[in-house]
Amino acid sequence: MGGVTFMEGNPDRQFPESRVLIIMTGGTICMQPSDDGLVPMSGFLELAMAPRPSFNDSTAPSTNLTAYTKEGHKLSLPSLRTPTSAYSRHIRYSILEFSPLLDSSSIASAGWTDIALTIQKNYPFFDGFVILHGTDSLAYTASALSFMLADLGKPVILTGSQASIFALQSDAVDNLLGSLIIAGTFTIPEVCLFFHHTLFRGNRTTKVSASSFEAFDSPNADPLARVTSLGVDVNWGLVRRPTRIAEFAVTKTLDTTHVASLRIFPGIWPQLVDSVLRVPDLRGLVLETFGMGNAPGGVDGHLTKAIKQAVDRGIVIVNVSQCTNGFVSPLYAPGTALGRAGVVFGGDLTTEAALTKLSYLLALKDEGTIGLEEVKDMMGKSLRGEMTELRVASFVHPAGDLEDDAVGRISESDSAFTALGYAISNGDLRTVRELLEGDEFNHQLLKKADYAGNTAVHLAAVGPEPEILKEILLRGASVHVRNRANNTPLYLAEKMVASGASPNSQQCVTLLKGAGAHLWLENEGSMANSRRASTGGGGSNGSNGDENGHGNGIQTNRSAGEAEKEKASNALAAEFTGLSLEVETPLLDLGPE
Ligand code: ASN
Repeated sequence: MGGVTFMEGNPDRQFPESRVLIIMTGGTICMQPSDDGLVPMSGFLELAMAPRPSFNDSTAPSTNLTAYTKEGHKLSLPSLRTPTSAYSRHIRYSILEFSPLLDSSSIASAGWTDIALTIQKNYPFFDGFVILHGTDSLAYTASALSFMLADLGKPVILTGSQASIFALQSDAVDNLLGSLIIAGTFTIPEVCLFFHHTLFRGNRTTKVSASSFEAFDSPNADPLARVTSLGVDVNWGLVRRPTRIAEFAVTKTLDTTHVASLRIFPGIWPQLVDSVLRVPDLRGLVLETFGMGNAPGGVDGHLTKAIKQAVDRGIVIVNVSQCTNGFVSPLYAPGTALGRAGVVFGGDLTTEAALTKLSYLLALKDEGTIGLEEVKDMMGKSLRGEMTELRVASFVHPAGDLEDDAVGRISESDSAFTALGYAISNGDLRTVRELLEGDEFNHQLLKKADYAGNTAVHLAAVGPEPEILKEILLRGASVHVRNRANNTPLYLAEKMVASGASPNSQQCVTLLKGAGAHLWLENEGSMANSRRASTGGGGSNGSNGDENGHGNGIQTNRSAGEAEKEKASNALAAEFTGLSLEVETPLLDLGPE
Protein backbone atom coordinates (compact mmCIF):
# COMPACT_ATOMS: atom_id res chain seq x y z
CA MET A 1 0.00 0.00 0.00
CA GLY A 2 1.43 3.37 -0.95
CA GLY A 3 2.20 5.84 1.79
CA VAL A 4 3.27 3.25 4.33
CA THR A 5 6.01 4.75 6.48
CA PHE A 6 8.23 3.47 9.21
CA MET A 7 8.72 5.85 12.09
CA GLU A 8 12.42 6.39 12.77
CA GLY A 9 13.31 5.93 16.41
CA ASN A 10 9.85 4.61 17.25
CA PRO A 11 9.81 1.58 19.56
CA ASP A 12 6.98 0.18 17.43
CA ARG A 13 8.81 0.81 14.21
CA GLN A 14 8.35 -2.71 12.96
CA PHE A 15 4.72 -1.82 12.35
CA PRO A 16 3.96 0.32 9.35
CA GLU A 17 1.67 3.34 9.35
CA SER A 18 -0.94 4.02 6.74
CA ARG A 19 -2.32 7.48 6.27
CA VAL A 20 -5.96 8.37 6.23
CA LEU A 21 -7.49 11.79 5.81
CA ILE A 22 -10.72 12.29 7.69
CA ILE A 23 -12.94 14.93 6.11
CA MET A 24 -15.44 16.27 8.60
CA THR A 25 -18.60 17.74 7.06
CA GLY A 26 -20.82 17.71 10.16
CA GLY A 27 -23.73 15.54 11.28
CA THR A 28 -24.81 14.19 14.64
CA ILE A 29 -21.47 12.47 15.17
CA CYS A 30 -19.84 15.81 16.07
CA MET A 31 -22.86 17.50 17.64
CA GLN A 32 -22.96 18.89 21.13
CA PRO A 33 -25.80 20.49 23.07
CA SER A 34 -26.11 24.25 22.77
CA ASP A 35 -28.77 26.89 23.45
CA ASP A 36 -30.08 26.11 19.96
CA GLY A 37 -30.24 22.37 20.61
CA LEU A 38 -27.73 19.91 19.17
CA VAL A 39 -25.30 21.62 16.79
CA PRO A 40 -22.13 20.44 15.03
CA MET A 41 -18.96 21.52 16.86
CA SER A 42 -15.46 21.89 15.47
CA GLY A 43 -12.31 20.56 17.18
CA PHE A 44 -13.22 16.87 16.71
CA LEU A 45 -9.62 15.59 16.75
CA GLU A 46 -8.76 17.16 20.06
CA LEU A 47 -12.15 16.82 21.74
CA ALA A 48 -13.40 13.46 20.57
CA MET A 49 -10.45 11.40 19.36
CA ALA A 50 -7.34 12.40 21.31
CA PRO A 51 -8.85 11.42 24.71
CA ARG A 52 -9.74 7.90 23.49
CA PRO A 53 -6.97 5.27 23.58
CA SER A 54 -8.47 3.36 20.64
CA PHE A 55 -7.86 6.42 18.47
CA ASN A 56 -4.68 7.66 20.08
CA ASP A 57 -1.50 5.69 20.51
CA SER A 58 -0.04 8.09 23.05
CA THR A 59 3.41 6.48 22.75
CA ALA A 60 3.71 7.79 19.19
CA PRO A 61 5.64 10.95 18.47
CA SER A 62 3.37 13.81 17.55
CA THR A 63 3.68 14.90 13.99
CA ASN A 64 1.81 17.04 11.51
CA LEU A 65 0.61 15.83 8.11
CA THR A 66 0.50 17.88 4.97
CA ALA A 67 -2.94 18.16 3.42
CA TYR A 68 -4.61 20.49 0.94
CA THR A 69 -7.82 22.44 0.91
CA LYS A 70 -10.21 21.98 -1.98
CA GLU A 71 -8.71 25.12 -3.51
CA GLY A 72 -5.22 23.58 -3.28
CA HIS A 73 -3.90 25.58 -0.31
CA LYS A 74 -1.30 23.68 1.66
CA LEU A 75 -2.09 22.89 5.29
CA SER A 76 -0.10 21.35 8.09
CA LEU A 77 -2.58 19.41 10.19
CA PRO A 78 -1.98 17.80 13.59
CA SER A 79 -2.25 14.04 13.41
CA LEU A 80 -2.80 11.07 15.70
CA ARG A 81 -2.36 7.39 15.12
CA THR A 82 -4.19 4.33 16.30
CA PRO A 83 -2.52 1.62 18.34
CA THR A 84 -1.40 -1.39 16.30
CA SER A 85 -4.40 -2.96 14.64
CA ALA A 86 -5.05 -6.66 14.19
CA TYR A 87 -3.37 -6.16 10.82
CA SER A 88 -0.08 -5.14 12.42
CA ARG A 89 -0.45 -1.60 11.25
CA HIS A 90 -1.07 1.81 12.70
CA ILE A 91 -3.40 4.23 11.04
CA ARG A 92 -2.16 7.78 11.16
CA TYR A 93 -4.78 10.38 10.47
CA SER A 94 -5.58 14.05 10.40
CA ILE A 95 -8.93 15.76 10.22
CA LEU A 96 -9.82 18.43 7.73
CA GLU A 97 -12.93 20.19 8.98
CA PHE A 98 -15.28 21.97 6.64
CA SER A 99 -16.68 25.32 7.61
CA PRO A 100 -19.49 25.62 8.39
CA LEU A 101 -20.19 22.13 9.66
CA LEU A 102 -23.64 21.06 8.51
CA ASP A 103 -26.56 18.97 9.56
CA SER A 104 -26.61 16.68 6.52
CA SER A 105 -30.23 17.54 5.77
CA SER A 106 -28.81 20.84 4.52
CA ILE A 107 -26.13 19.40 2.29
CA ALA A 108 -26.51 20.08 -1.41
CA SER A 109 -24.51 19.34 -4.51
CA ALA A 110 -22.06 22.15 -3.66
CA GLY A 111 -21.11 20.10 -0.58
CA TRP A 112 -20.49 17.05 -2.78
CA THR A 113 -18.24 19.16 -4.98
CA ASP A 114 -16.27 20.29 -1.92
CA ILE A 115 -15.78 16.70 -0.78
CA ALA A 116 -14.80 15.48 -4.25
CA LEU A 117 -12.28 18.29 -4.76
CA THR A 118 -10.78 17.77 -1.30
CA ILE A 119 -10.26 14.10 -2.08
CA GLN A 120 -8.74 14.99 -5.45
CA LYS A 121 -6.26 17.47 -3.96
CA ASN A 122 -5.19 15.01 -1.25
CA TYR A 123 -5.36 11.83 -3.28
CA PRO A 124 -1.60 11.33 -3.74
CA PHE A 125 -0.87 11.84 -0.04
CA PHE A 126 -3.19 9.41 1.71
CA ASP A 127 -3.97 5.72 1.50
CA GLY A 128 -7.64 6.25 2.10
CA PHE A 129 -10.33 8.75 3.03
CA VAL A 130 -13.03 8.75 5.69
CA ILE A 131 -15.87 11.24 5.31
CA LEU A 132 -17.77 12.10 8.48
CA HIS A 133 -21.28 13.12 7.54
CA GLY A 134 -24.79 13.23 8.97
CA THR A 135 -26.92 10.19 8.35
CA ASP A 136 -29.98 11.90 6.88
CA SER A 137 -28.55 12.40 3.41
CA LEU A 138 -25.60 10.02 3.73
CA ALA A 139 -26.87 7.56 1.11
CA TYR A 140 -27.35 10.42 -1.38
CA THR A 141 -23.82 11.72 -0.78
CA ALA A 142 -22.36 8.23 -1.05
CA SER A 143 -24.17 7.69 -4.35
CA ALA A 144 -23.23 11.11 -5.71
CA LEU A 145 -19.55 10.66 -4.86
CA SER A 146 -19.46 7.23 -6.44
CA PHE A 147 -20.31 8.85 -9.78
CA MET A 148 -18.16 11.94 -9.31
CA LEU A 149 -15.02 9.95 -8.49
CA ALA A 150 -14.06 8.04 -11.63
CA ASP A 151 -11.39 5.33 -11.73
CA LEU A 152 -10.99 5.51 -7.99
CA GLY A 153 -8.09 3.41 -6.74
CA LYS A 154 -8.33 4.02 -2.98
CA PRO A 155 -11.04 3.57 -0.38
CA VAL A 156 -13.41 6.44 0.32
CA ILE A 157 -15.56 5.52 3.31
CA LEU A 158 -18.49 7.59 4.49
CA THR A 159 -19.79 7.23 7.98
CA GLY A 160 -21.61 9.08 10.73
CA SER A 161 -23.63 8.05 13.73
CA GLN A 162 -27.11 8.04 15.16
CA ALA A 163 -25.89 9.47 18.45
CA SER A 164 -23.16 12.03 19.09
CA ILE A 165 -19.69 10.77 19.95
CA PHE A 166 -20.03 12.84 23.12
CA ALA A 167 -23.11 10.90 24.25
CA LEU A 168 -22.74 8.14 26.80
CA GLN A 169 -24.37 5.53 24.59
CA SER A 170 -23.35 6.02 21.00
CA ASP A 171 -22.51 4.16 17.84
CA ALA A 172 -19.99 6.85 16.86
CA VAL A 173 -16.80 5.20 18.13
CA ASP A 174 -17.53 1.86 16.43
CA ASN A 175 -18.48 3.50 13.14
CA LEU A 176 -15.47 5.79 13.09
CA LEU A 177 -12.92 3.22 14.23
CA GLY A 178 -14.21 0.60 11.76
CA SER A 179 -14.05 3.10 8.90
CA LEU A 180 -10.58 4.23 9.85
CA ILE A 181 -9.17 0.73 10.07
CA ILE A 182 -10.73 -0.39 6.81
CA ALA A 183 -9.65 2.76 4.95
CA GLY A 184 -6.10 2.33 6.23
CA THR A 185 -5.82 -1.40 5.72
CA PHE A 186 -7.69 -2.57 2.66
CA THR A 187 -7.40 -1.28 -0.87
CA ILE A 188 -11.10 -1.30 -1.61
CA PRO A 189 -11.26 1.13 -4.54
CA GLU A 190 -14.85 2.18 -4.03
CA VAL A 191 -17.01 4.81 -2.40
CA CYS A 192 -18.37 2.89 0.58
CA LEU A 193 -20.63 3.52 3.53
CA PHE A 194 -19.68 1.97 6.86
CA PHE A 195 -22.30 1.63 9.56
CA HIS A 196 -23.01 -0.80 12.38
CA HIS A 197 -20.05 -3.10 11.68
CA THR A 198 -20.91 -3.33 7.99
CA LEU A 199 -19.26 -1.93 4.90
CA PHE A 200 -21.66 -1.32 2.03
CA ARG A 201 -21.15 -0.15 -1.52
CA GLY A 202 -22.21 3.47 -1.10
CA ASN A 203 -24.45 3.74 -4.13
CA ARG A 204 -26.47 0.69 -3.04
CA THR A 205 -27.41 2.07 0.34
CA THR A 206 -30.51 3.58 1.82
CA LYS A 207 -31.29 4.83 5.30
CA VAL A 208 -33.71 2.34 6.80
CA SER A 209 -34.04 3.53 10.36
CA ALA A 210 -34.35 6.96 11.92
CA SER A 211 -33.19 5.80 15.31
CA SER A 212 -31.69 2.32 15.29
CA PHE A 213 -27.93 1.93 15.24
CA GLU A 214 -28.52 -0.42 12.31
CA ALA A 215 -29.55 2.58 10.24
CA PHE A 216 -28.42 1.57 6.74
CA ASP A 217 -28.94 -1.31 4.41
CA SER A 218 -28.12 -2.14 0.82
CA PRO A 219 -31.13 -4.26 -0.01
CA ASN A 220 -30.03 -5.31 -3.47
CA ALA A 221 -26.34 -5.90 -2.87
CA ASP A 222 -24.50 -7.89 -0.26
CA PRO A 223 -22.15 -5.95 2.02
CA LEU A 224 -18.56 -5.58 0.90
CA ALA A 225 -17.24 -6.37 4.37
CA ARG A 226 -18.24 -7.01 7.96
CA VAL A 227 -16.35 -6.36 11.14
CA THR A 228 -16.40 -9.33 13.47
CA SER A 229 -14.59 -10.20 16.67
CA LEU A 230 -11.93 -11.83 14.48
CA GLY A 231 -11.28 -8.83 12.30
CA VAL A 232 -12.62 -7.49 9.03
CA ASP A 233 -14.12 -10.06 6.74
CA VAL A 234 -13.90 -8.56 3.25
CA ASN A 235 -15.96 -10.12 0.52
CA TRP A 236 -13.32 -9.64 -2.15
CA GLY A 237 -15.46 -11.31 -4.77
CA LEU A 238 -17.81 -8.32 -4.67
CA VAL A 239 -15.22 -5.57 -4.53
CA ARG A 240 -14.90 -3.75 -7.83
CA ARG A 241 -11.63 -3.88 -9.65
CA PRO A 242 -10.32 -1.48 -12.25
CA THR A 243 -11.28 -2.58 -15.72
CA ARG A 244 -9.33 -0.04 -17.71
CA ILE A 245 -6.09 1.88 -17.63
CA ALA A 246 -7.16 5.30 -16.45
CA GLU A 247 -6.14 7.82 -13.84
CA PHE A 248 -8.37 8.93 -11.00
CA ALA A 249 -10.52 11.82 -12.19
CA VAL A 250 -13.23 13.96 -10.65
CA THR A 251 -16.45 15.31 -12.12
CA LYS A 252 -16.82 18.56 -10.26
CA THR A 253 -20.52 19.23 -10.38
CA LEU A 254 -23.80 17.39 -10.55
CA ASP A 255 -26.97 18.88 -11.96
CA THR A 256 -29.40 18.41 -9.09
CA THR A 257 -31.47 21.47 -9.91
CA HIS A 258 -33.20 20.00 -12.96
CA VAL A 259 -34.18 16.59 -11.64
CA ALA A 260 -37.01 15.40 -9.42
CA SER A 261 -38.48 12.21 -8.02
CA LEU A 262 -42.14 11.31 -7.85
CA ARG A 263 -43.79 8.44 -6.04
CA ILE A 264 -46.78 6.93 -7.80
CA PHE A 265 -49.76 6.09 -5.59
CA PRO A 266 -53.20 4.63 -6.22
CA GLY A 267 -55.43 7.38 -7.56
CA ILE A 268 -52.60 9.74 -8.46
CA TRP A 269 -53.96 12.60 -10.52
CA PRO A 270 -52.50 12.47 -14.07
CA GLN A 271 -52.62 16.27 -14.29
CA LEU A 272 -50.40 16.45 -11.22
CA VAL A 273 -47.82 14.26 -12.91
CA ASP A 274 -48.17 16.37 -16.04
CA SER A 275 -47.62 19.57 -14.02
CA VAL A 276 -44.46 18.18 -12.44
CA LEU A 277 -43.23 17.18 -15.87
CA ARG A 278 -43.92 20.71 -17.12
CA VAL A 279 -41.88 22.46 -14.42
CA PRO A 280 -39.70 24.81 -16.47
CA ASP A 281 -36.29 23.35 -17.28
CA LEU A 282 -37.01 19.96 -15.73
CA ARG A 283 -34.69 17.50 -17.46
CA GLY A 284 -35.01 14.27 -15.55
CA LEU A 285 -37.52 12.48 -13.35
CA VAL A 286 -37.17 9.38 -11.21
CA LEU A 287 -40.56 7.71 -11.13
CA GLU A 288 -41.07 5.38 -8.17
CA THR A 289 -43.51 2.78 -9.41
CA PHE A 290 -45.26 -0.23 -7.92
CA GLY A 291 -43.60 -3.62 -7.61
CA MET A 292 -41.72 -4.59 -10.71
CA GLY A 293 -42.33 -1.27 -12.43
CA ASN A 294 -46.07 -0.92 -12.79
CA ALA A 295 -48.06 2.30 -12.79
CA PRO A 296 -51.81 2.87 -12.98
CA GLY A 297 -52.86 2.57 -16.61
CA GLY A 298 -55.96 4.68 -16.04
CA VAL A 299 -59.18 4.31 -17.95
CA ASP A 300 -58.21 6.98 -20.39
CA GLY A 301 -54.43 6.49 -20.33
CA HIS A 302 -53.87 10.12 -19.33
CA LEU A 303 -50.97 9.27 -17.06
CA THR A 304 -49.03 7.43 -19.74
CA LYS A 305 -49.92 10.15 -22.22
CA ALA A 306 -48.40 12.82 -19.95
CA ILE A 307 -45.32 10.67 -19.51
CA LYS A 308 -44.95 9.98 -23.21
CA GLN A 309 -45.27 13.66 -24.06
CA ALA A 310 -42.58 14.50 -21.52
CA VAL A 311 -40.26 11.86 -22.99
CA ASP A 312 -40.91 13.36 -26.42
CA ARG A 313 -39.95 16.78 -25.01
CA GLY A 314 -36.56 15.28 -24.09
CA ILE A 315 -37.11 14.63 -20.38
CA VAL A 316 -35.37 11.49 -19.15
CA ILE A 317 -37.79 9.48 -17.01
CA VAL A 318 -36.36 6.59 -15.02
CA ASN A 319 -38.53 3.84 -13.60
CA VAL A 320 -37.47 2.51 -10.19
CA SER A 321 -39.42 0.35 -7.78
CA GLN A 322 -41.01 1.56 -4.57
CA CYS A 323 -40.10 -1.80 -3.09
CA THR A 324 -36.98 -1.73 -1.00
CA ASN A 325 -35.89 -5.03 -2.40
CA GLY A 326 -36.06 -6.22 -6.00
CA PHE A 327 -36.03 -4.48 -9.32
CA VAL A 328 -38.05 -3.03 -12.13
CA SER A 329 -38.17 -6.09 -14.31
CA PRO A 330 -36.44 -5.92 -17.65
CA LEU A 331 -38.67 -8.79 -18.68
CA TYR A 332 -41.76 -6.66 -18.67
CA ALA A 333 -40.53 -3.12 -19.05
CA PRO A 334 -40.53 -3.01 -22.86
CA GLY A 335 -44.03 -4.46 -23.01
CA THR A 336 -45.64 -2.14 -20.50
CA ALA A 337 -47.29 1.17 -21.22
CA LEU A 338 -44.43 2.94 -19.42
CA GLY A 339 -41.89 1.03 -21.48
CA ARG A 340 -43.67 1.95 -24.69
CA ALA A 341 -43.81 5.58 -23.56
CA GLY A 342 -40.00 5.59 -23.53
CA VAL A 343 -39.42 5.43 -19.78
CA VAL A 344 -35.95 4.10 -18.96
CA PHE A 345 -35.74 0.85 -17.04
CA GLY A 346 -33.89 1.54 -13.77
CA GLY A 347 -33.33 -2.07 -12.67
CA ASP A 348 -32.58 -2.27 -8.96
CA LEU A 349 -31.30 1.28 -8.56
CA THR A 350 -32.22 2.93 -5.29
CA THR A 351 -33.94 6.30 -5.66
CA GLU A 352 -30.83 7.89 -4.14
CA ALA A 353 -28.61 6.31 -6.78
CA ALA A 354 -31.06 7.00 -9.61
CA LEU A 355 -31.33 10.70 -8.76
CA THR A 356 -27.62 11.27 -8.34
CA LYS A 357 -26.77 9.21 -11.41
CA LEU A 358 -29.24 11.20 -13.47
CA SER A 359 -27.74 14.43 -12.10
CA TYR A 360 -24.27 13.16 -12.98
CA LEU A 361 -25.20 12.14 -16.52
CA LEU A 362 -27.04 15.41 -17.15
CA ALA A 363 -23.91 17.25 -16.00
CA LEU A 364 -21.85 15.21 -18.48
CA LYS A 365 -24.37 16.14 -21.16
CA ASP A 366 -23.94 19.82 -20.28
CA GLU A 367 -20.20 19.42 -20.69
CA GLY A 368 -20.87 18.03 -24.15
CA THR A 369 -19.28 14.68 -23.22
CA ILE A 370 -22.44 12.70 -23.98
CA GLY A 371 -25.78 13.20 -25.74
CA LEU A 372 -29.38 12.55 -24.66
CA GLU A 373 -29.46 8.99 -26.00
CA GLU A 374 -26.28 8.17 -24.11
CA VAL A 375 -27.80 9.56 -20.91
CA LYS A 376 -30.68 7.11 -21.33
CA ASP A 377 -28.43 4.27 -22.33
CA MET A 378 -26.05 4.81 -19.41
CA MET A 379 -28.95 5.02 -16.95
CA GLY A 380 -29.61 1.37 -17.72
CA LYS A 381 -26.00 0.29 -17.32
CA SER A 382 -23.86 -0.19 -14.28
CA LEU A 383 -21.22 2.55 -14.12
CA ARG A 384 -20.01 2.03 -10.54
CA GLY A 385 -21.73 -1.16 -9.46
CA GLU A 386 -24.88 0.81 -8.60
CA MET A 387 -27.20 -1.62 -10.35
CA THR A 388 -27.33 -5.28 -11.16
CA GLU A 389 -26.54 -5.29 -14.81
CA LEU A 390 -27.38 -8.27 -16.91
CA ARG A 391 -24.30 -9.09 -18.87
CA VAL A 392 -25.62 -11.57 -21.32
CA ALA A 393 -22.22 -12.53 -22.67
CA SER A 394 -20.96 -13.49 -19.22
CA PHE A 395 -23.22 -16.45 -18.85
CA VAL A 396 -21.73 -18.47 -21.64
CA HIS A 397 -18.27 -18.18 -20.16
CA PRO A 398 -16.92 -20.24 -17.29
CA ALA A 399 -17.81 -18.82 -13.88
CA GLY A 400 -14.24 -17.59 -13.43
CA ASP A 401 -14.74 -15.13 -16.25
CA LEU A 402 -17.68 -13.40 -14.65
CA GLU A 403 -16.61 -9.81 -14.28
CA ASP A 404 -19.61 -8.19 -12.76
CA ASP A 405 -19.75 -8.59 -9.03
CA ALA A 406 -23.48 -8.03 -8.98
CA VAL A 407 -24.03 -10.79 -11.47
CA GLY A 408 -21.91 -13.01 -9.28
CA ARG A 409 -24.40 -12.55 -6.48
CA ILE A 410 -27.16 -14.27 -8.31
CA SER A 411 -26.85 -17.95 -8.99
CA GLU A 412 -25.59 -18.50 -12.48
CA SER A 413 -28.69 -20.22 -13.77
CA ASP A 414 -31.02 -17.60 -12.25
CA SER A 415 -29.01 -14.91 -13.96
CA ALA A 416 -28.98 -16.82 -17.20
CA PHE A 417 -32.74 -17.16 -17.05
CA THR A 418 -33.15 -13.45 -16.39
CA ALA A 419 -30.85 -12.73 -19.31
CA LEU A 420 -32.87 -15.10 -21.44
CA GLY A 421 -36.07 -13.27 -20.52
CA TYR A 422 -34.45 -9.99 -21.34
CA ALA A 423 -33.31 -11.25 -24.74
CA ILE A 424 -36.76 -12.68 -25.43
CA SER A 425 -38.54 -9.44 -24.63
CA ASN A 426 -36.04 -7.53 -26.78
CA GLY A 427 -36.62 -9.88 -29.69
CA ASP A 428 -32.92 -10.75 -29.67
CA LEU A 429 -32.86 -14.16 -31.36
CA ARG A 430 -29.08 -14.38 -31.56
CA THR A 431 -28.66 -14.00 -27.79
CA VAL A 432 -31.45 -16.44 -27.11
CA ARG A 433 -29.60 -18.98 -29.27
CA GLU A 434 -26.31 -18.24 -27.52
CA LEU A 435 -27.88 -18.70 -24.12
CA LEU A 436 -29.55 -21.93 -25.05
CA GLU A 437 -26.38 -23.34 -26.59
CA GLY A 438 -24.98 -26.38 -24.78
CA ASP A 439 -26.91 -29.25 -23.33
CA GLU A 440 -26.70 -28.29 -19.70
CA PHE A 441 -27.98 -24.73 -20.01
CA ASN A 442 -30.54 -25.72 -22.56
CA HIS A 443 -31.99 -28.27 -20.24
CA GLN A 444 -31.98 -26.04 -17.17
CA LEU A 445 -33.20 -22.84 -18.72
CA LEU A 446 -36.19 -24.32 -20.44
CA LYS A 447 -37.31 -25.76 -17.13
CA LYS A 448 -36.86 -22.54 -15.22
CA ALA A 449 -39.57 -20.01 -14.42
CA ASP A 450 -39.56 -16.53 -12.99
CA TYR A 451 -41.16 -15.43 -9.71
CA ALA A 452 -44.56 -15.51 -11.38
CA GLY A 453 -44.06 -18.96 -12.80
CA ASN A 454 -43.53 -17.76 -16.36
CA THR A 455 -41.29 -20.05 -18.38
CA ALA A 456 -39.31 -19.02 -21.45
CA VAL A 457 -42.30 -20.16 -23.50
CA HIS A 458 -44.65 -17.81 -21.63
CA LEU A 459 -42.28 -14.93 -22.18
CA ALA A 460 -41.75 -15.73 -25.84
CA ALA A 461 -45.49 -16.16 -26.37
CA VAL A 462 -46.00 -12.47 -25.57
CA GLY A 463 -42.67 -11.35 -26.99
CA PRO A 464 -42.15 -9.45 -30.20
CA GLU A 465 -40.40 -12.21 -32.18
CA PRO A 466 -42.20 -15.45 -33.12
CA GLU A 467 -38.91 -16.91 -34.37
CA ILE A 468 -37.72 -16.93 -30.76
CA LEU A 469 -40.77 -18.87 -29.69
CA LYS A 470 -40.10 -21.33 -32.50
CA GLU A 471 -36.47 -21.70 -31.43
CA ILE A 472 -37.52 -22.44 -27.85
CA LEU A 473 -40.18 -24.89 -28.90
CA LEU A 474 -37.80 -26.67 -31.25
CA ARG A 475 -35.48 -27.18 -28.30
CA GLY A 476 -38.15 -29.16 -26.56
CA ALA A 477 -39.83 -26.72 -24.18
CA SER A 478 -43.32 -27.61 -23.06
CA VAL A 479 -46.33 -25.56 -24.20
CA HIS A 480 -48.41 -26.93 -21.35
CA VAL A 481 -46.76 -25.48 -18.28
CA ARG A 482 -48.97 -23.03 -16.45
CA ASN A 483 -47.69 -20.08 -14.50
CA ARG A 484 -48.71 -19.24 -10.95
CA ALA A 485 -51.88 -17.57 -12.20
CA ASN A 486 -52.65 -20.82 -14.01
CA ASN A 487 -52.12 -19.30 -17.41
CA THR A 488 -50.67 -21.22 -20.31
CA PRO A 489 -48.46 -19.56 -22.93
CA LEU A 490 -51.27 -19.92 -25.45
CA TYR A 491 -53.70 -18.08 -23.23
CA LEU A 492 -51.28 -15.19 -22.88
CA ALA A 493 -50.65 -15.13 -26.63
CA GLU A 494 -54.40 -15.18 -27.35
CA LYS A 495 -54.84 -12.27 -24.99
CA MET A 496 -52.16 -10.36 -26.81
CA VAL A 497 -54.00 -10.95 -30.08
CA ALA A 498 -57.24 -9.77 -28.50
CA SER A 499 -55.59 -6.62 -27.14
CA GLY A 500 -54.07 -5.83 -30.51
CA ALA A 501 -50.86 -4.86 -28.70
CA SER A 502 -48.44 -6.79 -30.85
CA PRO A 503 -48.70 -7.43 -34.60
CA ASN A 504 -46.89 -10.76 -34.32
CA SER A 505 -49.01 -12.38 -31.64
CA GLN A 506 -51.17 -14.29 -34.12
CA GLN A 507 -48.05 -16.07 -35.37
CA CYS A 508 -47.26 -17.05 -31.79
CA VAL A 509 -50.77 -18.43 -31.36
CA THR A 510 -50.42 -20.46 -34.55
CA LEU A 511 -47.02 -21.78 -33.51
CA LEU A 512 -48.23 -22.77 -30.06
CA LYS A 513 -51.28 -24.50 -31.43
CA GLY A 514 -49.08 -26.24 -33.97
CA ALA A 515 -47.01 -27.51 -31.07
CA GLY A 516 -50.08 -28.95 -29.39
CA ALA A 517 -51.10 -26.11 -27.12
CA HIS A 518 -54.74 -25.74 -26.21
CA LEU A 519 -56.84 -23.50 -24.06
CA TRP A 520 -58.30 -24.92 -20.95
CA LEU A 521 -61.87 -25.83 -21.66
CA GLU A 522 -63.33 -23.47 -19.10
CA ASN A 523 -61.61 -20.54 -20.75
CA GLU A 524 -62.53 -21.03 -24.29
CA GLY A 525 -65.79 -19.17 -23.95
CA SER A 526 -64.27 -16.15 -22.28
CA MET A 527 -61.48 -16.13 -24.83
CA ALA A 528 -63.98 -16.16 -27.65
CA ASN A 529 -65.83 -13.29 -25.98
CA SER A 530 -62.71 -11.25 -25.60
CA ARG A 531 -61.86 -11.90 -29.24
CA ARG A 532 -65.29 -10.70 -30.27
CA ALA A 533 -65.04 -7.71 -27.93
CA SER A 534 -61.70 -6.75 -29.40
CA THR A 535 -63.16 -6.87 -32.89
CA GLY A 536 -66.25 -4.95 -31.79
CA GLY A 537 -68.38 -8.06 -31.87
CA GLY A 538 -70.19 -7.72 -28.54
CA GLY A 539 -70.24 -11.21 -27.18
CA SER A 540 -71.92 -11.24 -23.79
CA ASN A 541 -74.78 -13.43 -24.86
CA GLY A 542 -73.54 -16.40 -22.98
CA SER A 543 -73.16 -18.64 -26.00
CA ASN A 544 -71.09 -21.66 -25.32
CA GLY A 545 -67.91 -22.47 -27.08
CA ASP A 546 -65.64 -20.67 -29.46
CA GLU A 547 -65.20 -20.86 -33.19
CA ASN A 548 -63.52 -24.23 -32.88
CA GLY A 549 -66.65 -25.65 -31.45
CA HIS A 550 -65.12 -26.26 -28.05
CA GLY A 551 -66.49 -25.24 -24.75
CA ASN A 552 -69.76 -27.08 -24.44
CA GLY A 553 -71.26 -26.53 -21.07
CA ILE A 554 -69.26 -23.46 -20.34
CA GLN A 555 -71.24 -20.75 -18.72
CA THR A 556 -70.17 -17.39 -20.04
CA ASN A 557 -73.15 -15.43 -18.72
CA ARG A 558 -71.80 -14.19 -15.45
CA SER A 559 -73.46 -12.88 -12.36
CA ALA A 560 -72.22 -9.59 -10.88
CA GLY A 561 -70.52 -11.64 -8.17
CA GLU A 562 -68.70 -13.71 -10.72
CA ALA A 563 -67.63 -10.59 -12.58
CA GLU A 564 -66.24 -9.24 -9.33
CA LYS A 565 -64.44 -12.49 -8.77
CA GLU A 566 -62.95 -12.29 -12.21
CA LYS A 567 -61.82 -8.74 -11.59
CA ALA A 568 -60.03 -9.88 -8.47
CA SER A 569 -58.50 -12.75 -10.39
CA ASN A 570 -57.35 -10.36 -13.05
CA ALA A 571 -55.60 -8.24 -10.49
CA LEU A 572 -54.02 -11.39 -9.14
CA ALA A 573 -52.90 -12.38 -12.60
CA ALA A 574 -51.40 -8.99 -13.28
CA GLU A 575 -49.48 -9.33 -10.06
CA PHE A 576 -48.33 -12.84 -10.87
CA THR A 577 -47.45 -12.24 -14.48
CA GLY A 578 -46.39 -8.64 -14.28
CA LEU A 579 -48.52 -8.19 -17.36
CA SER A 580 -51.89 -6.53 -17.52
CA LEU A 581 -53.58 -9.69 -18.66
CA GLU A 582 -56.61 -11.38 -17.28
CA VAL A 583 -56.36 -14.59 -15.37
CA GLU A 584 -57.11 -17.67 -17.39
CA THR A 585 -58.94 -19.43 -14.63
CA PRO A 586 -59.34 -18.92 -10.95
CA LEU A 587 -56.54 -20.78 -9.22
CA LEU A 588 -57.02 -24.49 -9.62
CA ASP A 589 -55.44 -27.42 -7.98
CA LEU A 590 -53.48 -28.72 -10.94
CA GLY A 591 -52.16 -31.80 -9.26
CA PRO A 592 -48.72 -32.95 -10.22
CA GLU A 593 -47.51 -31.42 -13.50
N1 ASN B 1 -29.77 15.19 11.30
C1 ASN B 1 -28.51 14.49 11.42
C2 ASN B 1 -27.76 14.69 10.11
O1 ASN B 1 -28.08 14.11 9.13
C3 ASN B 1 -28.79 13.02 11.65
C4 ASN B 1 -27.58 12.19 11.99
O2 ASN B 1 -26.49 12.46 11.61
N2 ASN B 1 -27.77 11.11 12.71
O3 ASN B 1 -26.85 15.49 10.09
